[in-house]
Amino acid sequence: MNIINARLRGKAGLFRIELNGDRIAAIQPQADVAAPGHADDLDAQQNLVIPPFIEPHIHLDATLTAGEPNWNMSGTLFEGIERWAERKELNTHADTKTRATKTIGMLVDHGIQHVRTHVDVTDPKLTALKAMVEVREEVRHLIDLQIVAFPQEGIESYANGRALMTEAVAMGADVVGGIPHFENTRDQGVSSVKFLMDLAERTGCLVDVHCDETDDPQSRFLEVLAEEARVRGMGARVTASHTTAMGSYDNAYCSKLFRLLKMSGINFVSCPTESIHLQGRFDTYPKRRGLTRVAEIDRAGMNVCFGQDSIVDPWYPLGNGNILRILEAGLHICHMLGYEDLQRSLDLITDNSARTLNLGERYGIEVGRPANLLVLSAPDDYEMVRSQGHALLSVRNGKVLMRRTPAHIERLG
Ligand code: 17E
Ligand code: FE2
Repeated sequence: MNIINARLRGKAGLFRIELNGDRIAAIQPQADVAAPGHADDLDAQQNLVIPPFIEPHIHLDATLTAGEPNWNMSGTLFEGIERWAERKELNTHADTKTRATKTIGMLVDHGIQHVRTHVDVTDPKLTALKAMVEVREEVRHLIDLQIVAFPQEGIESYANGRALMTEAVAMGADVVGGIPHFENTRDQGVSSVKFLMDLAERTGCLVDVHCDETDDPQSRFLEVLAEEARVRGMGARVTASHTTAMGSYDNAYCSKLFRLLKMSGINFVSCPTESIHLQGRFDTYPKRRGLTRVAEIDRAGMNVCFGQDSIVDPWYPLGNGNILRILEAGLHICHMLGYEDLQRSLDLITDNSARTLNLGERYGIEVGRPANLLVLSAPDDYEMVRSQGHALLSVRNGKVLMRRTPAHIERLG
């Protein structure tokens, strides 16, 4: 199968992408193609062809549970954790698999083929983790799924927290998580980061920590995580998610912090719709935006990407799987609608996320890489965001996985 008349990001002209089985076999300028077209050629109609969208941060075990049994009335992260603790009591193996699989369908429908999900392991039975390990296999034809062992109620502050984390990794979690800002004391926050970095180093897992997800400017676990990553030389394998307290740090501290962050080489995930909803909740006016410094991290040459975090759960009542909606919101909230940012905005939901997930050569429109790609509805990043475009076609392992027919509008006047 070939994709014809494709535009590629960062390259002038049109291209023909030849797929052979599950690999990209050749990429040629369309003008150089002498052979006649095939009946099964897919015509990109001069629109962008890109590698699949990525969801680098979601909680598939909690998805589709908002209001069960109670709604989060305050809109705070902390009430979300309380409401989830109630829902967690009702979790079953089957219900977790059903909800996660349904949500994965929503992601697939929006062109996502790589997902990192945090799974709550503060549960003596590890019900959700057992379910998600099965889901990871069952959806392999749709997405590549990374599972984070995520200690929602703490490692040091939860009974047997350390043992549960260790068991979760033994059961097949790919990534070690953490939540230092939620531990009972600052010291426990620090020791939890050391513990989880030891566990990851020992087992070869990646690391993705919910870090400083609060407006409290005293929450400074990011410096601990970055220093642990730097000393161990693990930066490229480590991600700091949320880091919303950075939106409340003063510039003097932040300028010192950025030096360490750069030396550490860690990755960042921001979930802009989630954070604009959950943070700023203890302010009246002026009211903080409650996001990390996305534009500044990017301009400092560090790696940052956007995620959805929630779809209809105790923390966030909306969501439909569309990562382009998150990109649009994030660009607004982070003051990233400048010309330069718009030219390369898709980086925030593609290449930057691939780096965060350590996808390496499993990702990208290049000869020899997997035949996984999207045909978009627009010719460039700017127009994709402006027109609120969509992925029209998702190809995985050389086969069409999803096809979207754009809405047809008739103007009658
Ligand atoms: N748990 C958490 O600690 N933070 C979040 N944003 C979500 C779950 C969704
Ligand atoms: Fe999260």
